Amino acid sequence: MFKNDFKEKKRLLLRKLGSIEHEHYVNFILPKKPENFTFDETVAQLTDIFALKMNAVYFMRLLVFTTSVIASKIMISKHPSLPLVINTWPFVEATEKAWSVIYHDGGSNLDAVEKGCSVCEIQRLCGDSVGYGGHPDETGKTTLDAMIMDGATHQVGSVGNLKRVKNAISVARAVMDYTEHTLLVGNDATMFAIEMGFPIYNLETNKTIQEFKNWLHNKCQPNYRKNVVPDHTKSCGSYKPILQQKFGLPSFSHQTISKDNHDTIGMLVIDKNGNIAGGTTTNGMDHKVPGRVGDSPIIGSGAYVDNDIGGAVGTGDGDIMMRFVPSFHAVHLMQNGLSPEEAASGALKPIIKKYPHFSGAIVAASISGEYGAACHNFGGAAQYTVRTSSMQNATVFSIKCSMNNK
Ligand code: SD4
Repeated sequence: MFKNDFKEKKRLLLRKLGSIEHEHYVNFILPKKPENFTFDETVAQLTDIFALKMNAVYFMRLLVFTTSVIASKIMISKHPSLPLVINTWPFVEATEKAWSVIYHDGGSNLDAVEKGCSVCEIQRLCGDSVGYGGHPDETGKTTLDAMIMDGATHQVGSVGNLKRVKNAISVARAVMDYTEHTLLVGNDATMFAIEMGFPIYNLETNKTIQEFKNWLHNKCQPNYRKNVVPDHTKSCGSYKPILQQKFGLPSFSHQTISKDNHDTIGMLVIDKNGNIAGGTTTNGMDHKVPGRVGDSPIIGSGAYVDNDIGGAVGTGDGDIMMRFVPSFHAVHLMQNGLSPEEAASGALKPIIKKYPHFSGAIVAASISGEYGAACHNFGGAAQYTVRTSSMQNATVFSIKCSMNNK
């Protein structure tokens, strides 16, 4: 914990110090005593001198000095902003639940992720994209994807295309806790859930059934088929492949993420000792092809955490995003010294290059509690929610998304 915090702060300073080479500023800063500085002030002052120059001897002295400032700061407060709960979208109830588990109830970071995400699944407080009663597939059934990951042990439990069980993230936790496997899918995942004592329900509500009827009435539009007969843009199936067709470049134009279609929860929780856990839960895409599993239960795509670095979670067009394992990518970029916001943005770049029309966001946090996010499309904006020990309540942050037409 101490080591991680120290390493992270040192990394931050080194990043900011990168091009400092100026004697004048060093002379200005050195006479002051370490105890007169706070970490933030030091960083702010160092940031001001990016453009200045100094020789190598002074650079080393400055490094020793700033290191002592960090050390004195750490002795006062090891993790000033931990614990941390951060999740996609303005799902304040989920954030608060996770916070109360980790901060008030003495639960673990995994308990906090599980119980926080369960608020969306069971109480249905996070819109139609999470849990039962939303987004029927082509046959009118709602199915669930979820995962949970432990940054200390690298253990993961995951379920895809889970049917007739509401508690998807808890079943994912059971996969982690009671099997040597990582991912279970479909009816067999349901059988496992029953064996573990989870109750069985219909996941469809009157609203789901009505939505499905409307879709059928609208000739099954929109849908996720391509290169089939009859023409999927005009008719329902069953479909057959078009043979001997020369397929062009990858496309993603049929059905894009809309306001009602984009609210998967991805959550990261870091406890006060610097242990991170992450999780996701979703019912995936509206009118998906039966059997479809999205990015949310796929390790490195929907979420990825590592106690030595931090974590990231994703939301958006999962069929596209999972091809780039963006959560893993963001964590890897943080390991290389990027801030969480820079890492989130960096992980979206290769996706944007190949699929400029996709919508997606990555939310990331370093192990010391620095956090940030980046998004693409989503109509220009996305939100994420945070709670730390320095906040009175969960706080929603809005971010501007890059757009394919700008
Ligand atoms: C999926 N990524 O199943 C999910 C959907 C989503 O915000 O995130 N919506 O593709």
